[in-house]
Amino acid sequence: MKIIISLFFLTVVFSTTVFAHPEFQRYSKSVSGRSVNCAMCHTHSDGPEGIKPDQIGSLSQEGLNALGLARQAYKPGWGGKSPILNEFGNLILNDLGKEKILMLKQKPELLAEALSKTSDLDDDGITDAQEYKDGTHPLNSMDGNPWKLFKNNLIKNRFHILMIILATGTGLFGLYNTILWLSIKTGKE
Ligand SMILES: [Ca+2]
Repeated sequence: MKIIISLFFLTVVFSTTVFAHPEFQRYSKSVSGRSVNCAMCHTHSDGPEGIKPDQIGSLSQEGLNALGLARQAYKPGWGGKSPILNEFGNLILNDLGKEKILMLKQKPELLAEALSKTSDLDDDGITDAQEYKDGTHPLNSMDGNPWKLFKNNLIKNRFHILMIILATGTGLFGLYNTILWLSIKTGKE
């Protein structure tokens, strides 16, 4: 029975491209001018179809079952986890539902608007929606628009930076006074 179920899933997998949505990847790539691959939303950078690790052909029975459930998540709030999607892909599926995702395939430029305005999965200060438009990875805090990352890191570390400036200023002031005292003392002698 397990073999029949597996064959059924594999037949579905290789006879359709319903699991991949290259429209979003192409849009992100074109609007950002950056090299964007399927790893933005999927567990494998080549996309879900195939037999490599983390692709559909290599899923266990448990993974295939989870994939079957994910395919039926037409409405938002499914609450599950698709084995072929990364955290960002699963967030999109859970927030929007498959029905809306399929609609947005026709207008991938509207995906960013449909996503959460505050979600920032890698906590780099750039929202997931903005990273989709910037063509940077929403799960990699080292990957982001350099100016935005610099600005956000500056704001995030402002207390430490202020302390370093104060410590440096105090040290220089102390050094200046020491040199001044020594020069006065030397002059007197
Ligand atoms: Ca981010």
